[in-house]
Amino acid sequence: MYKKILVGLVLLGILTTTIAACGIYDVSNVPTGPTVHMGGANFLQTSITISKGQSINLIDDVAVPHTVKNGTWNGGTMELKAEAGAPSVNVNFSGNDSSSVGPFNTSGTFKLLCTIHQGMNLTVTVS
Ligand SMILES: [Cu+2]
Repeated sequence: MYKKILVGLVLLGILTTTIAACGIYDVSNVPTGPTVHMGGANFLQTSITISKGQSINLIDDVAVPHTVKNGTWNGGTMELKAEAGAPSVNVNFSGNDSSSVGPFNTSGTFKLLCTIHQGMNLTVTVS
């Protein structure tokens, strides 16, 4: 009789431990991190602040291609250049897709643009 209760308690302990371990595992698997969405001809936000070592997940929400590179649109003039410490960025989106840029391992301000759409700029601040 007592043996059965003891076995039951041990099994309950194992079950609790297993469920707790799975809970921790699931949390660590949830994708986290900075995200910037893109519309038809723009970044939906023009700037983002991230921590050193992070990458940015760029998400193309529409069926429009984008080509994202280091640089900035200065009015109608496309200026392609990578700041010191900037990760090299050259990513093609075909529409309704996403891609990660980075990691940004140096503190500072970094400019990204889309070569297809005039004025489509994103400023990345790494703190
Ligand atoms: Cu674009």
